[in-house]
Amino acid sequence: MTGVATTATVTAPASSALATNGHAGAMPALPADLLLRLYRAMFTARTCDERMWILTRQGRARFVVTGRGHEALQAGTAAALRAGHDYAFLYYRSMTTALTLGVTPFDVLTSLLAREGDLFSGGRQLPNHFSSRDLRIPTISSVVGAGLPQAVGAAYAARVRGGDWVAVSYFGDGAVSKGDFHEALNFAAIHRLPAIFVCENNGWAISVPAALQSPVASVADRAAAYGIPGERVDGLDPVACYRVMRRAVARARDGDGPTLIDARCVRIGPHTSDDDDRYRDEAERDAALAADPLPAYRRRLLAWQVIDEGGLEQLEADLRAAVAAAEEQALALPPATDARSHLFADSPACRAGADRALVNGLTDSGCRNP
Ligand SMILES: Cc1ncc(C[n+]2csc(CCOP(=O)(O)OP(=O)(O)O)c2C)c(N)n1
Repeated sequence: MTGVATTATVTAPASSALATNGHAGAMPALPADLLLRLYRAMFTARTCDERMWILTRQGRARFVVTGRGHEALQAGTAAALRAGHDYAFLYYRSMTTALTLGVTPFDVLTSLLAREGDLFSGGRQLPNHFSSRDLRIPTISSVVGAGLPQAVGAAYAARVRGGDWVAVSYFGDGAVSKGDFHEALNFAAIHRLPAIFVCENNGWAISVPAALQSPVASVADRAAAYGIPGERVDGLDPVACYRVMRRAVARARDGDGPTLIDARCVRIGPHTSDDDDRYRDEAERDAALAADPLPAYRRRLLAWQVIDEGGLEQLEADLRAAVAAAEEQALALPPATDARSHLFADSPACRAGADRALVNGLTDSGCRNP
């Protein structure tokens, strides 16, 4: 591609140091294609997010969970995993993580629109409930914190079966006050399992601020209670997140047990398209927008001379075109007609469900022999 540095490892003059949104500008000694890979995932996720909002406002989709502000930490941490080998227990905000691991914009949009062939659930789940057997992304539960003990189970399976995979769970700061958090970290720490816990700490659980979730200011500090390392990282810096995750993955694979990562990020926008976030004052919402990791990382790539402006514009145009093509393809598909099948057994309860479905104006309860 034009304008992209071709050297295996990028080095930049010290004068290229750039402070963006509080980030130091030190040049990372990482391959150019990795630095660009992070940007590609972040930009593609943002583009999908924008399209999802538009489709929702057009009445073609029902609901959006936005990941804006979480892209950097997700791209950085996911890039440190072996996709399809390590187990990733995602949550509804995990768009960039999913895309980094190999989920495609087509998969995301087909699921949003509940079209035939929806990879994640055949139209049964809410949007952004990512799932892929091949990519070792188990299906997501909407229940906050549910993925943590499940990930510990996958980490325990590595021990029992002699596998060398790690199992990562991603969750918000709200999940930290659930019992699942304690049970998962406790068990993983006792057995020194290859588990990694990534808290996407945006400071809010819908309308509940972090201070009302926990009396402890830092999620990372909680690791001490389990005798495991707790890493606090700037979740707006994809490179810092990549490095922290690499360390955690190395520890896990080497048999040194779990790590808890507290990645501070921002939630730009409301919790979902159904939320009105006027419980936050305007100054805070403006601050979240000003901390947007996407333009900040774009500026750093340019300053580091990983790519020039023309190359970046071309890359962005290509990524936008790929999302537009995926959207067109998804819209052309028929609805997932069997979305309600396999949800009910053939039983009296099923038949009652069918009756209720008909009363509610639904044509197919999913019961095959009512
Ligand atoms: C056990 C449980 N309680 C409540 C809810 C409703 N709920 C859905 S998302 C959410 C907020 C979670 O916040 P956090 O874990 O901080 O993640 P964020 O959405 O901020 O990324 C809540 C309370 C739920 N899904 N599950």
